[in-house]
Amino acid sequence: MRITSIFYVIVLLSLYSTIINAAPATSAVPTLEKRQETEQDPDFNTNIFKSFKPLDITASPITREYTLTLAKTELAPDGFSRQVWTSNGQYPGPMIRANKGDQIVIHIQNNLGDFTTIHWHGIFQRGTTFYDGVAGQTQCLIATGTTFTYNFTGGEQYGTYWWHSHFRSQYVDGLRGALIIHDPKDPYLNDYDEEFVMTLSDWHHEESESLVKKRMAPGYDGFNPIPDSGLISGRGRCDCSKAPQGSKCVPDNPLAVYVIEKGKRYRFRVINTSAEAPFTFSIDQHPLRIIEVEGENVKPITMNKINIAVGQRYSVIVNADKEVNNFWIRATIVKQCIHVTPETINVNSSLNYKVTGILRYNGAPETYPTTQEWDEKILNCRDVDHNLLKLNPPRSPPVTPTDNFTLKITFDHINDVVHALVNGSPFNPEIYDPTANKLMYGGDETPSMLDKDQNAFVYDTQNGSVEISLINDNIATHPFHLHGHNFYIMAHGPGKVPDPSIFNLVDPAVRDTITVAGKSWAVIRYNIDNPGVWAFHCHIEWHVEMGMVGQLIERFSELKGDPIPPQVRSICTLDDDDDDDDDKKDNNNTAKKRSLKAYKNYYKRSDVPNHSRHVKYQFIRGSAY
Ligand SMILES: *[C@@H]1O[C@H](CO)[C@@H](O)[C@H](O)[C@H]1NC(C)=O
Ligand SMILES: *[C@@H]1O[C@H](CO)[C@@H](O)[C@H](O)[C@H]1NC(C)=O
Ligand SMILES: *[C@@H]1O[C@H](CO)[C@@H](O)[C@H](O)[C@H]1NC(C)=O
Ligand SMILES: *[C@@H]1O[C@H](CO)[C@@H](O)[C@H](O)[C@H]1NC(C)=O
Ligand SMILES: *[C@@H]1O[C@H](CO)[C@@H](O)[C@H](O)[C@H]1NC(C)=O
Ligand SMILES: *[C@@H]1O[C@H](CO)[C@@H](O)[C@H](O)[C@H]1NC(C)=O
Ligand SMILES: *[C@@H]1O[C@H](CO)[C@@H](O)[C@H](O)[C@H]1NC(C)=O
Ligand SMILES: [Cu+2]
Repeated sequence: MRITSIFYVIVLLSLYSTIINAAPATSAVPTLEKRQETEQDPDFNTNIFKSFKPLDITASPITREYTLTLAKTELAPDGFSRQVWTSNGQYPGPMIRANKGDQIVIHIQNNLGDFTTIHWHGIFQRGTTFYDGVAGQTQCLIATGTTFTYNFTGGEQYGTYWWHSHFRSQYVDGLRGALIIHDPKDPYLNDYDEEFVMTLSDWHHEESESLVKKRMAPGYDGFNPIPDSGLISGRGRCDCSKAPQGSKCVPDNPLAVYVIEKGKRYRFRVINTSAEAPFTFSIDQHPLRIIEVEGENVKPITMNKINIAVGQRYSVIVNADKEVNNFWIRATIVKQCIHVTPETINVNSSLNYKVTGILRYNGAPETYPTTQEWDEKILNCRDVDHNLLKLNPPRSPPVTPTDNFTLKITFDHINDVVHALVNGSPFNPEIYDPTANKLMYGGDETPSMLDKDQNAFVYDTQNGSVEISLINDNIATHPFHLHGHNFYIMAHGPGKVPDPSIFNLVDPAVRDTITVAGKSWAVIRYNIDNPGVWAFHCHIEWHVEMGMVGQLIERFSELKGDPIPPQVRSICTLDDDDDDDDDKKDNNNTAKKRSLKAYKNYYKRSDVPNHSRHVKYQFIRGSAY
């Protein structure tokens, strides 16, 4: 299964025969440890409902190698059958796990019949910005029928992450899964016996591609598409009586069931992988002890209910100290946080906002719980109070930023299509010529040559720090996610003008995704310690498609000397001419070539005549990414 294509072998050979980076001086050369994707391998957990323990500790970091085979498969996560974009036949995709410091090698075998790229959400990609997986920013597209290898380390990072497609809206259709980095020195290791991963997501019966088209149709005046159901770890339930005629829908679909042993303590890593919906998460009668927020340990704080926005992750410890019974797990989609008008796509969705799963003590009957929800109200559409999330050990934010930017977020009509604007322009990804290729070794452009619609924010200060002010000048809530860093949340508040007098200069929360409420601002800071091209965007997929994306170009003078591995470059087509007849003559008939053809036909192409090195594509819609 693993080495099937000749292309892949060539890629590996060329990679091995090339000096990639000045690799960190490793005392012990990592051994290449292959993980078999079978149930027999205790470390490869393909069953999200199976508890696991931390990976064995190795004397020195090792290489963990995974293969994700992407293909469309008919599945019915909520009872309704549709083509789901699966990984190794599953949705959610398999869990990828490593220990702190390990090299993580992931072969993507793309059998989707479409292009793709995969992003490792929350991983800083120090020295490997070209493996960040962002179409149009850090790499070209992985053609169908080909394999592409990601190869990175989390370095000092540990905690709960996820991976997902970063090309168009593909992740909404299923290309998403968990990525866990265990810390052998986890200070909370003795506080839990076993672990679980749980993903929360909204789910649509219609393919996202078609939803995006409607969302960006000229004259469309509604809000984001309403989901058809909510899923806990890929399982939910829809109302089949409302399914369209002729569709395949089986009622009473099985819910997510987590089986626990009385007396044990479990670390649940909860990941919100929604396209839009925020959840309020709770387990009846079981308090949640938060110990980790997005790859940072925090001083434990116990809450009964927590809000989790798209892209956000929490590790909570749940103590199995109640009677042997069934308890509801609740991931309620908060109605108030989703804007709806009569025109909104799928306005008549039969969505059950009360998404549920079951926490079942081993030995309890296989029945539905009859437990009651925690009787308490929490503020909707807000993150867990940042003032309650204290780093452990504490760290102070940068005091005097050397660089600062303001990103103002608005919506506006362009040719009668609603776009999302960052300082006046919707992001327009240059899929064939990603920013990293332009700026890194071999590229011939400087950041100042990037077009306005690249939404580039450039800083080159060694040992400096950045302050970013996000001004959300519209009524919607936006969970903003930063690649390449996590950040200190200095403060947030209503209005358009940040108030430095309330900045937390002592012990602010640190995370990589922040919810910015409607008509309000937030200010974040981070250290300039990771040269690269880093996306900064709203994680509501519909808003991404509409252009709510920026790129942070960090320490570009150092990027210039950094080579991009040949494998990463090799997937960028050098086809600069516009002559399709020529292309026909030259048809090598490889899968790659074929799918490039499909790609060309798919998008409306218009060249920019005076751009020396590459072809620019005008997308039908705000598209791609
Ligand atoms: C991954 O990267 C490491 C460090 O650059 C390198 O030593 C190794 O050969 C690479 N492995 C693969 C499979 O590309
Ligand atoms: C997931 O994120 C969405 C979007 O921000 C949010 O509406 C939802 O409440 C989040 N889910 C949970 C469980 O917090
Ligand atoms: C939604 O339902 C309402 C009330 O039943 C109906 O008037 C409306 O036409 C429906 N909208 C769509 C888009 O089907
Ligand atoms: C932001 O940077 C500009 C220079 O680019 C500087 O004049 C200004 O004082 C800075 N503002 C803050 C709040 O640091
Ligand atoms: C940045 O910090 C490093 C390590 O402390 C130091 O070697 C280097 O000279 C500093 N560079 C600048 C421009 O201050
Ligand atoms: C196929 O592609 C290879 C490498 O790009 C090239 O050398 C060869 O001439 C091509 N063959 C045909 C028949 O076009
Ligand atoms: C490229 O074209 C634009 C508009 O067509 C023009 O303004 C610009 O001067 C041209 N640049 C070069 C280098 O020819
Ligand atoms: Cu948004």
